[in-house]
Amino acid sequence: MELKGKKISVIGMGRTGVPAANFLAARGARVMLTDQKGREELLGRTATLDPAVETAFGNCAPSQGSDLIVLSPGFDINSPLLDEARGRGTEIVSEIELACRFAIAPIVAVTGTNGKTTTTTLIGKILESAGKDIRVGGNIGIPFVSLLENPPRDFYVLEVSTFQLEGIQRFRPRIGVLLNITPDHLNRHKTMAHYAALKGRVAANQTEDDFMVLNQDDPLVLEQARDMRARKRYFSVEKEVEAGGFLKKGVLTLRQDGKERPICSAEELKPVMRWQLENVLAAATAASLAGAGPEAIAETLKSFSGLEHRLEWVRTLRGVDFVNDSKGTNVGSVEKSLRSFDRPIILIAGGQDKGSDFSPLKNLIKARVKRLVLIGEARPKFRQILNGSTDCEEAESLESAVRLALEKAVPGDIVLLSPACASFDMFKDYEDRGKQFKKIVNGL
Ligand code: UMA
Repeated sequence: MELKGKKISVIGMGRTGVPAANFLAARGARVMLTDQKGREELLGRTATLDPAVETAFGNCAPSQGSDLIVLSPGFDINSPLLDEARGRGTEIVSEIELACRFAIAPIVAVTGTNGKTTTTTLIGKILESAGKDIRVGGNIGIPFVSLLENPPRDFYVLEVSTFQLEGIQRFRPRIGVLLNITPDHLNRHKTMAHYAALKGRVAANQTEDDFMVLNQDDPLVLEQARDMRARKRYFSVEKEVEAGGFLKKGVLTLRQDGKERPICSAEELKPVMRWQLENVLAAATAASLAGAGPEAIAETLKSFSGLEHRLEWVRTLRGVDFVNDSKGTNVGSVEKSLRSFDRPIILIAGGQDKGSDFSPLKNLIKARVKRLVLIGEARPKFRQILNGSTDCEEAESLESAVRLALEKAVPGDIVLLSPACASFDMFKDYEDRGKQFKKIVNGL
């Protein structure tokens, strides 16, 4: 792809936009980087910009007459701000699409509503322990474009979101992983059918030379899989699969070309990973397709103790376990978390609503949650859906929610922060929410 002399607009001055603009400018493009925020707010970000990049603040519309527009994930590809450019036939792509055109190593791409970061991290760790030269990035926090300067010999391992898949044209993973599909980001994608189809786009450009690793237990994943051209491998926590990863009498097992290889027993995993067997099986299957042997897979799985803010054990106080699942920002994720424990749960939930339908949580909360403490803007909506079916309190701050939860808890209970909502009404982001939770709990 020739960039020299091209007029390119990059929208969004965040973690993605700044390195994308620098990448393009370094290759001779005339780059305009725009953001809806004001100059003052973005001072820290612009400090690392190539001086050749022009900037515009307070309005993120692309500059007129652009040859190419590159979008940050947070910018909606259906925005009317792109209508004029679209009308002129200007190419509009996401950053992962731009980056894939310059990538020389094959890609492992992980998507799905929940578990992407854990699975991506695990695949990376397994491949490293198998001696592969890899780079890990994408939605996990390091944009793909930033990984291009120092390419890996073997694989890019990327977490990809629907926000990024919206703007792909040729992005083609050698190995794709689709973990699960449950409602999320519907305020942007509008319908579940559209959201599911965007997840399926991870495989849109694959051929029979590529692989897709698919969740055999998720009907929406299987529906997307129907038209995929890649060779299909499956994982399941419920039953054996023809080719892929599953549990056989409690042992994680991989089956490929009719041969079975036991990896390790589920009991040998750290407790937090025993709660996330889907991710473990998906990672083992994908890593094995990428060339990792059973020893490297077993060794990594047994030592991996999970990620911060995902079912993260914080402390036991007076026999009560406190668990930080601040990354539980959607209904499907909280469903999974609630099913992970067979002990009474005091759930702290709520925050900023993302247009979610909380009703699938009603019966599960009734069955597994002994007390619910609600925080944030979504409180009235949550309360209305539960309709008196569960004992429920409201708290004005996370600190009072934690104190209330402790008051109600008896030894053996779990106090779980798993909000089913975004965090922006009360916190900087979900990480800030999780860190504050841990600070409060550790200060009790
Ligand atoms: N902006 C505009 N106009 C808009 C929207 C945003 O000007 O309409 C500007 C904002 O003012 C801001 C900048 O764009 O200055 C931010 O861009 P961004 O929201 O795309 O965020 P980045 O910092 O570039 O981070 C993005 C991902 N963010 C989102 O998808 C919202 C990060 O995923 C990702 O780690 C990073 O790229 C590197 O690839 C975060 C996320 O929340 C973790 N992802 C969602 C999720 O996991 O559920 C999809």
